[in-house]
Amino acid sequence: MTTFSRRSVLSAALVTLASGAFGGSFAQSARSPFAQWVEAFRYRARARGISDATYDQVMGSIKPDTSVYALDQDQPEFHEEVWQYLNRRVSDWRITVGKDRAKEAMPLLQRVEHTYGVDPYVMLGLWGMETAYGDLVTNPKHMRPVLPALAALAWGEPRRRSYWEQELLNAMVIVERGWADPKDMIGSWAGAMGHTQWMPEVWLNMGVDFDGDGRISPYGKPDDSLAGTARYLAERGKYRRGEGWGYEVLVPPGLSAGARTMRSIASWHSRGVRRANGKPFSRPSELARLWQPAPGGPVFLLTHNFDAVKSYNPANTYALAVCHLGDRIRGGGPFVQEFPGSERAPTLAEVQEIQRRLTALGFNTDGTDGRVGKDTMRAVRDFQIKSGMTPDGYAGLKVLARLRTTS
Ligand SMILES: [Ca+2]
Repeated sequence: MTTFSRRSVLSAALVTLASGAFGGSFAQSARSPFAQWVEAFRYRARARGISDATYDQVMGSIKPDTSVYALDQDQPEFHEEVWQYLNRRVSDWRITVGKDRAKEAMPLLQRVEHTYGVDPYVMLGLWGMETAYGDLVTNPKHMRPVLPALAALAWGEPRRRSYWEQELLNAMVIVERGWADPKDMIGSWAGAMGHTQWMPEVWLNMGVDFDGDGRISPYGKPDDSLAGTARYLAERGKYRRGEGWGYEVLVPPGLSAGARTMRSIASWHSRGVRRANGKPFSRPSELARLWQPAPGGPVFLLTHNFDAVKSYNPANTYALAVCHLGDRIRGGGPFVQEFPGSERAPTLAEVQEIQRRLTALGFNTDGTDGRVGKDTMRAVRDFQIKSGMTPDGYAGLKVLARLRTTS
């Protein structure tokens, strides 16, 4: 796990599945029936210190969840522009609900910050991105029993087999320690669990019993999850207490810099870089790099803590969404510069109107709660195809305008 960040492994596994490499492994698994593999794997579990009683409890009557092989939920079913990705993640719903959660959870988040140094609003952004503030933790539409999924992956997914085996063993150690019952371990198809989507390895090694109930759990109260994830950012991402993640900036014409060019904020300032909101930079000696997510769009100076957030999921856009969502919950505004061709994010009421109108036209959005998931995106895409628009599945203002003139 030291060489992989938490999600890079998952995306690599997805690529394996998506590229059809699984065809070969199925034949390979077929030569070793699941029951036989379960018996052989017992020795690996023993070597890891897992008792036969725990092994039997977990693996005794387990049925491998082979549907994970075909699962495509994280594959790019829809190509999203950066502005669409950000509008969908840093949505009106997530900002509004995030402000409510901020009120409830602030005493907890301040204790987490006191212990691990991570800004409460960064934690809110991350919590909102991972599970909509805990809303999806046990939602059967998004989450499934983790052990049958990991067993299937350890048994039958060849390219990352040792990774999945390790995570299955880690999950058994969690059971052995009495932190969770196998049936309560619900998560993503790849085994990420709880409020901030811990893989078993993260639960085991970064988890914290922050509510002091005697066991570490990413379920129920968010205390353990938020503290453990803050610990992850601090220990693995080297998050620095009291520092920000970066700034949206305006860059003078002609200034260009490679993505890896690190300079002090003072040095960028002397080259004419200014904060987009006109305020002065804090901490002039801090090192930063320049990043423009899309040509012609906003430019950012990213400091160390941006990469600390990115250690949790190695995508610049993910880290930007986490940090920006946190800033929006804190009361900040949208970015000053616009992405070329972008629309402003729809309001909660506008998303609900899109969903209501689609539903009335027979495109199933599975509810009109103002939150955009795969069902709404598919409904939008189907509507776009039917009305001759570019079928990007993006529930935005253009689609709403078209819907309003369609009956
Ligand atoms: Ca606990």
